[in-house]
Amino acid sequence: MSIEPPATQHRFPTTITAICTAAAPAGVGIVRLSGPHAVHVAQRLFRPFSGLILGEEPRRVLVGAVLGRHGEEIDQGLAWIFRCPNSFTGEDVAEISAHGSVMVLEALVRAALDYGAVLAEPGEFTRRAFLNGKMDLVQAEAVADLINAAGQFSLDQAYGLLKGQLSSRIRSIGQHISKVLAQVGALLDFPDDVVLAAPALRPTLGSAIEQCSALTGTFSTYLRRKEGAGVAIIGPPNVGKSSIFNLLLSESRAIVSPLPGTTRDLIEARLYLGGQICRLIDTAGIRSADDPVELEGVERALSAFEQADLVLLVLDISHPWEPGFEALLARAKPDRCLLVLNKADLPSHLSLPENLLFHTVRLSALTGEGLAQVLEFLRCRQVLSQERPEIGVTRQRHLQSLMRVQHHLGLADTQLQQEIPLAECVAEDLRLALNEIDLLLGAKFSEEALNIIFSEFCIGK
Ligand SMILES: Nc1nc2c(ncn2[C@@H]2O[C@H](COP(=O)(O)OP(=O)(O)O)[C@@H](O)[C@H]2O)c(=O)[nH]1
Ligand SMILES: [Mg+2]
Repeated sequence: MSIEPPATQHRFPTTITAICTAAAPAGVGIVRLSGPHAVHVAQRLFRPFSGLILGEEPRRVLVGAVLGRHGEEIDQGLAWIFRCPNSFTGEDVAEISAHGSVMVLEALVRAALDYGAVLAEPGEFTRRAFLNGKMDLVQAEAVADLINAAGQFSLDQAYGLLKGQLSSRIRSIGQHISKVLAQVGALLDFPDDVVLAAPALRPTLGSAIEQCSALTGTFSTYLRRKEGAGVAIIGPPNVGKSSIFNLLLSESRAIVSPLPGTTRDLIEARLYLGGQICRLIDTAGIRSADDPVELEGVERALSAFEQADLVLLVLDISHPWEPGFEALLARAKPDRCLLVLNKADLPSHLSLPENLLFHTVRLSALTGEGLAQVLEFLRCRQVLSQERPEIGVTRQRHLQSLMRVQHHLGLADTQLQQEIPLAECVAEDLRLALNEIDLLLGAKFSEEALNIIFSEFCIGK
């Protein structure tokens, strides 16, 4: 067996290893090695059936025996290697794919440790990829976001970030700032010229500020969409709101009772609709109440009504129309509201006013009749509201950083508007803004900052 000479351009002396698939029985499982001795260690963990030597030909998949710590065969599988710098981490990488048996995979890792590898820290493969210049910090974070994505929208955002779409927008802001800084720098020794140049500098600076605020503005939308659209179930007491809540969730989450005024707090649950999530919110029945606790419940219901992305406005079809309903319907926005006429299993006594602009569905929370139409409405509206997701800010770190950039740019712009702008002050603020962008993308970083970022990764990524 050939012993690989360690590659010279490696930045890290250690070779790390970890199981990089989930630690649970599965069809296949993969152990990854990265570092100067990755290939050498992998050669001792895997014997190709063909007699070829693992690593002689990079990226070639070999079939063979998976070996334990004493060289004994413990499974059969596949192995391949990537040579530095053309790998995920930028180092020599070896991957051994065995059956997804926790026993086999753990035995492989134990053997790798015997041969001198060390156990990878959470996120250490990605951290090395970042430190070896394979991706910037925003892209490295996107790896964790993609793995943890719990809905189509989060997934689209994470993948956009991973492809560098946010990074390039941040870089474009940086380029605008650098351009202004270069011009201001040239004027540092000529204060009179700054007065003349200021009007010409402001549009480029303004464009950077605009790009920044366009990005920070995407964060609240992201938060809302990540959690899913808020769908509030609103209506008078006893019309079956909690029953509909339970029906949609297929579980008995909220208390259902013939006594009006049972639900008081907002009850929230995640509802999965195909690839999308929404936050379903059950609310207290809206009526004028004397009991202070119920009154508070009504206040909360009204505020949920106000904030919801979509509303299921429920009335009881077996009860006649009441004058108070008009005020309730007047609060709803017809394009974001479905009027649900519940208890359709009972005789109808409800006659709706003419010219109602709402989509209407007859539902029985008791029998499930009409449920498909309610789900269809939620799905369609969700899809509409999630069309063409714009790549934007999805992390607090990015938001805070861009807000600081915006702050410094704002100060520079204010200075440029002075009668006699001080070029030093403008230059200093622009430098601070650029520094912030470097920290954001990871062109500059501290170990502590990296520790925080990578601690949220799983082991093996
Ligand atoms: N017949 C019939 N009764 C229902 C239906 N939905 C709810 N109810 C009953 O109406 C009462 C009030 O239901 P609940 O879900 O607590 O209403 P909420 O106050 O609007 O949350 C309970 O006795 C339910 O069993 C339905 O579709 N058909
Ligand atoms: Mg209720």
